[in-house]
Amino acid sequence: MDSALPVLQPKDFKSDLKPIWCPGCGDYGVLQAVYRALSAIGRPAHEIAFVSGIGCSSRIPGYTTAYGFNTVHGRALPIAQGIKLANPELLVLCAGGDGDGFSIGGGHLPHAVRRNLDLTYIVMDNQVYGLTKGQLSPTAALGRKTVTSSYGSLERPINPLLQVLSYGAGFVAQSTPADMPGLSQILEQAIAYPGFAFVNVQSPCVTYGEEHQQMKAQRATMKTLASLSHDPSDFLQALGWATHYGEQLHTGIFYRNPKPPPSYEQQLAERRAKLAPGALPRERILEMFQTR
Ligand SMILES: Cc1ncc(C[n+]2csc(CCOP(=O)(O)OP(=O)(O)O)c2C)c(N)n1
Ligand code: SF4
Repeated sequence: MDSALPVLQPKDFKSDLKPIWCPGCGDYGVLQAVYRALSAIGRPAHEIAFVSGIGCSSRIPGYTTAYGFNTVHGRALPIAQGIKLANPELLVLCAGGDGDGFSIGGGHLPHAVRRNLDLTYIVMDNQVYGLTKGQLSPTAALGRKTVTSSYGSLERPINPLLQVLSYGAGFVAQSTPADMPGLSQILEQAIAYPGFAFVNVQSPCVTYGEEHQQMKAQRATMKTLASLSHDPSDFLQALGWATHYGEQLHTGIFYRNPKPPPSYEQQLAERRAKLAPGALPRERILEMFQTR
């Protein structure tokens, strides 16, 4: 970073709005990690757009000083992509819950990944619909009892890590607020990655989550991928570790493409520059579609 620039502190990204999450909710930790990562990145708040869907976790943009857009359930990614396309200079963060991102918004995910705009997507995966009082989410385990599955879920959970890897994301990581230094560093690296970056955060719901999903249990069982000698540039190895989702909490970077391809917005800018000299004026294009 340029030493002439003022150094930003985590507190510079904290808004005046007081979070209303339940005491002990994992999302508090995610918010702190976002503050830390943004201060390390060093972009001022007015150069950042933070987009979310609807859910407890989707409240997060309002607690930061960045420009925030708490959008519609499941539609955070399309809106984040639109913002990035309209103003590629902005640092764009997108966040929400596992319900928001993998259930109602699940159809947008493959397309956002393959389109590859330079943005960071943070999912606070708590295996439940928190805001609407504890219904079954798509990452909930088989047999999980909730208000909508009193005798236990009969549906196998989806595996978001495997999904996003197979769609071709250049950066895929997982962390938890039970490891604050690790989570902050992962978010920082995801933001710094030049392309679509996905971070699945196992963020416990203290109100509707189960005992084994809480931070104390996570701390006792989690394993860093680094301690397992995982090479984040090895895609096949990343797929292998990702298959353990739901059985073993692995934290760290599963995959980081060592040769990031150009982002969508970069390619668009190049195409525009190439076509500009011979481009048709907009009025002429409209005329071509008018009936004679
Ligand atoms: C179109 C639409 N359908 C349903 C809802 C109701 N709704 C709001 S949040 C939510 C799920 C929240 O769960 P998740 O996205 O996992 O976030 P969490 O609250 O757990 O952080 C639902 C079903 C809605 N607001 N809009
Ligand atoms: S209901 Fe769960 S996810 Fe929502 S604020 Fe409370 S602890 Fe957090």
